[in-house]
Amino acid sequence: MNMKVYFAGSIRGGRVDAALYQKMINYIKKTDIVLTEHIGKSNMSLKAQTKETDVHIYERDTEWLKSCDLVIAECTCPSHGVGYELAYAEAHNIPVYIFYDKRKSNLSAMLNGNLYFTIIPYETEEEIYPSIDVSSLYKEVRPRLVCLLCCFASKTIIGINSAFCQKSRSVVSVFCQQIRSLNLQFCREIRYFIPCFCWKK
Ligand code: 6IA
Repeated sequence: MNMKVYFAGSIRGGRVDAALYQKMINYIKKTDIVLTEHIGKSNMSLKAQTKETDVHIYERDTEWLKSCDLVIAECTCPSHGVGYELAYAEAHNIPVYIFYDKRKSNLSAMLNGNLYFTIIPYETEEEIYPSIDVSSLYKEVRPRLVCLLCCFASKTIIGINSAFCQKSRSVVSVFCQQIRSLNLQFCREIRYFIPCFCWKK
């Protein structure tokens, strides 16, 4: 398929899972391009770097992030850098798939609770590979776009509705309130229903 994959994994957060990162990267590379191959290297130096080196890393990595088709992150080992990258990908509407070993760690609520992310908990390493197939991951992008569009539409409906209610408050305030609460209810349902539907597909 030759998708550009940004693989994210802990570096200064800890290298206990470096060997697993390398195996995941090798697997993805069979069919696609991994922009961040170095994440799996066992000989990566963790010594403190200069400010300039870190600025270079930040600028290069954020450029790669902006240019990738999707992000795959292994988040068993918590890392500030990976958390930042995931939020950055979300801000740029890049699909994000998060793997973590549920026997070893508890994923942060800021990731687990964010419906934008696709979370893939696993218990054994063998479970990872069937779900890491990039072409099948990418098939989920279309329903996710529909979901984002629906969220946007719900917000717009709420905005128009509030503006309308404000204008005509004195005349039909009770009616407006009813409409508003029905509308909010509908928007809430649709915001939660659609991502759940996409996940189950
Ligand atoms: O906070 P962390 O270091 O655990 O953040 C890891 C994430 O930030 C990874 O997914 C990388 O994409 C990115 N990152 C952090 N450090 C580097 C790096 N060299 N080179 C490339 N990407 C990085 C740092 C080497 C340093 C420890 C000497």
